[in-house]
Amino acid sequence: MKIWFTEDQTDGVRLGLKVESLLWKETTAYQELVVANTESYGRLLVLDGAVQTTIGDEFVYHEMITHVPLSLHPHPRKVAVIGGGDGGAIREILKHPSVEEAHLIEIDEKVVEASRRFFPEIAVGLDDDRAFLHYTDGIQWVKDAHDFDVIIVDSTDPVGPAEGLFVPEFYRSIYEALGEHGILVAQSESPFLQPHLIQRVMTGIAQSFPVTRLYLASIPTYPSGLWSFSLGAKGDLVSEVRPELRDMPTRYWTPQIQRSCFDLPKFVEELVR
Ligand code: AG3
Repeated sequence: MKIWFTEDQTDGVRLGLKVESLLWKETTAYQELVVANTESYGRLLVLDGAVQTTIGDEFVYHEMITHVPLSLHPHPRKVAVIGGGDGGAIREILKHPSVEEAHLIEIDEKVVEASRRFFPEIAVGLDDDRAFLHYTDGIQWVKDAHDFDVIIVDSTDPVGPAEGLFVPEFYRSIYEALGEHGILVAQSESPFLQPHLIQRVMTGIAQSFPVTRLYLASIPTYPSGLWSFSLGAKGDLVSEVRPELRDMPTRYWTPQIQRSCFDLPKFVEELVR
């Protein structure tokens, strides 16, 4: 018998992954959480029907949402991830020798629990001495935060619990929570399927941040496979990857990708112009 997981990515697009076994399913206080083992991408984490991460391609997303902004900052010491309860972004942030504190602000403790149990290779950084976990609403948390060097919004899609993470007021609070060379990065969905969302996020960030950039990465299990990240910075960005970062153990990010990910295809360039 064949069992398939299907995500309705939009009304007209679906992704199907053949499932070998269902490992976990629960309804948390915030969302429906499913863990399954798939034939082609290994273990899969799903929240409210949307793929969050798979063992097969998680490295792309987690490396690109972290190493790109951390390389653009002259000396990132204090970093925060809003959302990202699987811990993948924290794992990558801790590869940076300058980082002293990596804070995770996750509203749903059950995501962290499931990740520790079913995705130990992704959650591995959460027990590090430099990792600090806060189970609370990121929108409230950021209002009392100060002096962060990089803040990463590793959210679910802009529906349900994550809706408030895609609005200009939230980017303004992040601006206030950042120090002098502060950088914000937010995952901002697909240029093929959510072009207007990307425009909304970039315009929202530009209301607070003088410098904005969009960059792309290829993530096969996310809608359309081409994913965007929106960046806001308070000032000049570091142009050369610092020598101590050049040999970080990564599988997607390289110093060359650091540069080339900002080269946008024409239709995406036009979208954010
Ligand atoms: N957060 C972004 C997931 C968005 C995917 N959307 C979808 N499948 N419709 C991922 C969390 C990984 N740390």
